[in-house]
Amino acid sequence: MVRFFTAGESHGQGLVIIIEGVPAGLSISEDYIGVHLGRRQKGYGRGGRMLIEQDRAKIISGVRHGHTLGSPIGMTLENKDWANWEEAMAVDPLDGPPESPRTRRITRLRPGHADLPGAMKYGFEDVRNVLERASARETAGRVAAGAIAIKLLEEFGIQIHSHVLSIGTVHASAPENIDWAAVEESPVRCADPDAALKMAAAIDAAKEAGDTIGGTCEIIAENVPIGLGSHVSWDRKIDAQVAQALMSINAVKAVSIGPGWEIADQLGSQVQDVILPVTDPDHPWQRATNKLGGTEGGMTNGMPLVTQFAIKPIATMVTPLPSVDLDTGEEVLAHFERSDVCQAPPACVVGEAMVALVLADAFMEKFGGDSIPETRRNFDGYVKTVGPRKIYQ
Ligand code: EPS
Repeated sequence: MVRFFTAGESHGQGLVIIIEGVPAGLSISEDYIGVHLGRRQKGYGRGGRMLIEQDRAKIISGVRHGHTLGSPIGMTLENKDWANWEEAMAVDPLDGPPESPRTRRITRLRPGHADLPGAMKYGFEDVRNVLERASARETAGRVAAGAIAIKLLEEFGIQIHSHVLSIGTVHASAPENIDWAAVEESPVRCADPDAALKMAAAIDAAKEAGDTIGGTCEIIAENVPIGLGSHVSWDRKIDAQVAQALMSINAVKAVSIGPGWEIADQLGSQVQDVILPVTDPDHPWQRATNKLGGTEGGMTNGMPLVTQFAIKPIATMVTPLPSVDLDTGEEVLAHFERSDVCQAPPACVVGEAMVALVLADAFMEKFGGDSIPETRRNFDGYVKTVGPRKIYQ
């Protein structure tokens, strides 16, 4: 089982990440994880915070001489901004009256953020106690863990990519074969250069208006073996696990496997992916299409796993909405603090991490093994059995 935890507040000292269940012998480095962290920090529409942070995860356990040990991998990720928040986010009680304005209680609730339900649930009088952990800063920890999952999957030929499909009402027309190197260079992670320009303009317009803007993202995992997940129980279905993982990303409001919503408009004859006769024994079970996004019955079917999600416009706005004060219940303007205008491009990278963590878990459940060579033997043995039954046993 591959599982992970993160801890850390947005303006605390940093994030702590533990990932467990990675077999021994996987080559991994801080530089490799740093590449993925750097990808998450990019994206047109980010606020000033990303100019402060230079995310770098420090591995403190579970890796020796460049290879995993099979033990839990512990990492820390420093918040450079902590230097500006030492009093406001101090672990110890304050000695005297606060000096930093950042220490002031926040009571003006932001609709759409975790502020109100969090304050009620935990009995807080200061909304900062909620917003610090509800912040998307936490997703840096997920990307650090996800980078290790991506490395494990890469070891077995699985590749994960992501791109932005839309920002606001600007929709990309993605080409059949996406140039992933170009997506990495695109400021909005978009495969359609014309749409990318319009997306950047839409972000500028939202920023100008003191508003925020959402979007949709697509994650594609290629070379996924047939049979990850299971049809036998609800919580083992891979599509359900992917949906939970993506829905857990801050501000995500919808998830689909393939273009899920469109399928409901069509007839059965139009949406199934026809199975083609086996002509190449090394690549059996090809499909004419991949409309179902690579899962059937809660299992991967050997086609690319394609999943999309929608991220809502961020709740923190320069031009705040009318809201209510936590203390008095009277009408006030919602709290504003420095924030991003659009989170769709970095959310793609977080989505890759979450899909990778789910796939890595399902991969290890299926193939097991305490070391990479053992996992590889199991994997290779299974692959040999995947084909027409009268040819492969
Ligand atoms: C966030 C607000 C901003 C973002 C932050 C998420 O942080 P700050 O309040 O420090 O400006 O930059 O995202 C990150 C720090 C990050 O690493 O992605 C929020 O309120 O969710």
